[in-house]
Amino acid sequence: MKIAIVGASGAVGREFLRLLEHRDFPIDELRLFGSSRSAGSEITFRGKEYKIKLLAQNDDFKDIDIAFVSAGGQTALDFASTITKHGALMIDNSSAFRMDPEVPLVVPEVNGADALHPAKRIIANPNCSTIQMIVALAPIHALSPIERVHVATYQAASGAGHDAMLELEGQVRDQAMGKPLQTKAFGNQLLYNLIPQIDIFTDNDYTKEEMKMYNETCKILHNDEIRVSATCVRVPVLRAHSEAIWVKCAEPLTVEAVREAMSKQKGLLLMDDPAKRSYPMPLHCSMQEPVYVGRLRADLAEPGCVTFWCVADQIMKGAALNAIQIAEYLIQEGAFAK
Ligand code: 11C
Repeated sequence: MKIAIVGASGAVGREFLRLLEHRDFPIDELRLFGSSRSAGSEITFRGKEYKIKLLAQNDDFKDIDIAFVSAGGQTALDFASTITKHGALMIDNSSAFRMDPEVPLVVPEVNGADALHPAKRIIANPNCSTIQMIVALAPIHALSPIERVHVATYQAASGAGHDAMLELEGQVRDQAMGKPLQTKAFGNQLLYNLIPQIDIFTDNDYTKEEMKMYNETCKILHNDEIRVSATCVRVPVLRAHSEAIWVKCAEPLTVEAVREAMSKQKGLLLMDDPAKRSYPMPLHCSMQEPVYVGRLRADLAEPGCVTFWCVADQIMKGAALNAIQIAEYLIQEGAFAK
């Protein structure tokens, strides 16, 4: 496969390279692209040095099979036609194309088949907090159609990129040394704090991040009747997002049936033995592939509903890993057979 990575020096770009190497992804040729800030710098991949090229409106994507793109929504919009015009498949990590009816929005364990015929040669990777919730909701939706979801997220600094992770680490150091803390990435101090805003506010007083969880869930599960009420919160954790999720389905749920269905869900690992303090925590789920679920229990306030805790590495399953799994699914389905 001839692979391009756009945004190669960012948190997700670096993760693409680490995972492609680790998973032994079939690569004959690799081209790396970035902004003027990173262009010219070198990255080692499988023992070879690669120079990051400046992303430009030219024919650099000729012969590329798959372009993994993580460069923000505006860059995705500005360069989609440059990337796809010679037939490359663009797997985009931004929100730019997610709600486009002609662009599949894919979590491969759940709706992989949607990726098979991308009309515009673009496939969208969902928002990180949506991806992990969908892996946990899909087995429940298969038991009985989901009607309502309430979710509170506890999102790591990594969701805001590499510089935001550095800022949190810097806040730890500066606090210890009694220095003033930098607060560029989140507009507020994150260390020793929680920030109940991710992305900007929309007209209905929910944030864009919260509305992504609503709209993307409906699109991926092919059901516009699902109602999702989210409160998204930034927490001083480095790279795994956590979520407290409450679910109501058309038919009453039992914990036993949900546990059984979740235990068969690909990509999901139950870690649920609270008596032994065994439940997923972001510290332990960082750098791990699965979506972890624990604290599964019957809801006390509304009989027939369940509630649980869900954790996944935001840069892996929430971004780079999901995109690579989409590519692996398509390769397995023969989408690139020559
Ligand atoms: C965060 N979920 O944690 C956001 C980052 O739509 O891809 C991902 C934004 C997106 O800050």
